[in-house]
Amino acid sequence: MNNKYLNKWIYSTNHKDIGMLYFIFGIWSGMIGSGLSMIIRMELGSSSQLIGNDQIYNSIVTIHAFIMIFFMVMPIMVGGFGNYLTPLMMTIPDMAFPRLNNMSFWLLIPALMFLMSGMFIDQGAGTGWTVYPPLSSYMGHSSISVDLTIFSLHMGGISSILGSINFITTILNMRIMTMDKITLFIWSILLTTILLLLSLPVLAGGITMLLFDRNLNTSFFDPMGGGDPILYQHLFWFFGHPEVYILILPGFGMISHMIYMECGKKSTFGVLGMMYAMISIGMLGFIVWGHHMFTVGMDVDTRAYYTSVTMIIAVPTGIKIFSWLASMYGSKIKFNLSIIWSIGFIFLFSFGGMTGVTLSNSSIDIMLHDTYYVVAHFHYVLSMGAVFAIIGGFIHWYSLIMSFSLNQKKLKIQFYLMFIGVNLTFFPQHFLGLSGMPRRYSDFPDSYLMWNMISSIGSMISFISIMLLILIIWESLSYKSMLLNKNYLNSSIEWMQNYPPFFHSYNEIPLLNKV
Ligand code: HAS
Ligand code: CU
Repeated sequence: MNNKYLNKWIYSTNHKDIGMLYFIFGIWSGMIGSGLSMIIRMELGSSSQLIGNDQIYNSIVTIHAFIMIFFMVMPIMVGGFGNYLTPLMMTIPDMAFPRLNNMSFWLLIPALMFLMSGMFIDQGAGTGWTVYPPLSSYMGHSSISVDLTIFSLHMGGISSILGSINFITTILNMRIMTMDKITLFIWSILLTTILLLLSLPVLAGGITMLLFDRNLNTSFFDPMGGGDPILYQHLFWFFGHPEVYILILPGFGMISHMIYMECGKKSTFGVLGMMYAMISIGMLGFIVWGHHMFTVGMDVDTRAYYTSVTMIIAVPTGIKIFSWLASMYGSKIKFNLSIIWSIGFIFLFSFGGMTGVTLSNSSIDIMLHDTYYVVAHFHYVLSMGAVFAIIGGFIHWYSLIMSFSLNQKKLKIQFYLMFIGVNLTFFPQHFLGLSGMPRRYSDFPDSYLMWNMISSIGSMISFISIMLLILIIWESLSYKSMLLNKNYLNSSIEWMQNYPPFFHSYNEIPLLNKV
């Protein structure tokens, strides 16, 4: 290969090129993850069996979750948007450790390969993304699929920790303004990476202990040797709960920018309050993990504690929701794409948050735990929270990144298709959960058939919508003559460039004009 391309892509140290690599990687993984989700919905969409093997069904569910969380949402939000926008919004030339940045990205490729190869060995790892022992121990899964999955998580974890060190250093040390002047997106990335840095080592510890139990005869999680499987759950969820906020915080940051820019305001309503709200969500996120374990046999005081402290998170989250609404208040809203995705985000994320508050009641959760109600809850906050923020942000910043524009009319059709599709898919799952349908089974009694069929039809619609989005992106890249929309509000001087300027091509660092 031409050396120029090797330097630009393989050995890249430029934040924009690495951001672009993350975008491509995330979109690629997103297609794999969506493909897997369509297999799940095809299996559940009729009363007959499609795969005919529950272990393989569970392996598909597991790898769907892993790919969507670790290889789609996180790389796009932190790796893609974080890398691309952080140096621009801070008006600095690049990240603090450009070579470390390169390493963070390239560690993800073998991580994905390990995960995928685990799926093809002896019916795969059907453990769920939580990898609970004893199902994930040697007795439950004797092939190396689970070991490969664990190794993949180790590599992905190293990648995220290195990336986090890079972001935290960049934001704290390279800033030219005080922390209260730093944009909300940068705050969200800072908090996300702090959460990653503090929670990932705990996951790494837990899965390493599991690896030792499986291969080196230890018995951390085996009562026969004096261990306790509940210990694993504590280690996992001490990571797992902060992880769900890792998945949404950068989305919060993006939505804040999209709303104030499109509503013609100077900044988001209550910027300082937004910062404190994100800090509170980040801190509270570390002390609520027990709400995933209400059914393990907790005493009533512990249950009361986890219920109360989980509910408190609704307060800072509410501050964010109402501040976004206040940012829109009083402006003549143009219903362009950034705004419709943002409003869609606010509405559907709030709905998902409310089902979360419902689940936080321990006595209710004992009934609903491991049912489709939980599946509906987390898809509302993820597929309609995180993914709406990603697609909205992608459309919003597309012209800045690519210097081309997308067909706005087709994008509107795509939004409404997606909106109908995801709601049709996940709203009925609340009913299934409330009437007791459990997660992680490939078959169900016939009484659950109707809502499952409707859900599968909905998934088909969102799949078509995603295909349409890919086509729109392809169209924009093939008709290079499409010009930038001049009326677009913007926060970066780069909009006036012919092309994103080359690395270090300025004598003086350009200043932001609207932050
Ligand atoms: Fe969650 C399970 C509770 C937010 C993701 N969550 C999951 C799982 C995932 C996930 C992936 O307490 C499944 C994990 C697995 O595989 O087992 N979640 C909450 C609560 C919040 C919350 C209280 N979750 C998220 C976000 C996620 C996410 C964000 C990713 C992006 N979640 C739970 C619980 C479980 C759970 C239980 C375990 C269930 C089980 O049995 O397994 C909060 O952060 C949500 C706050 C947001 C709002 C909306 C805006 C706020 C406004 C203010 C007014 C609202 C009030 C509430 C006063 C609340 C507008 C009124 C309440 C009413 C019900 C009307
Ligand atoms: Cu949680």
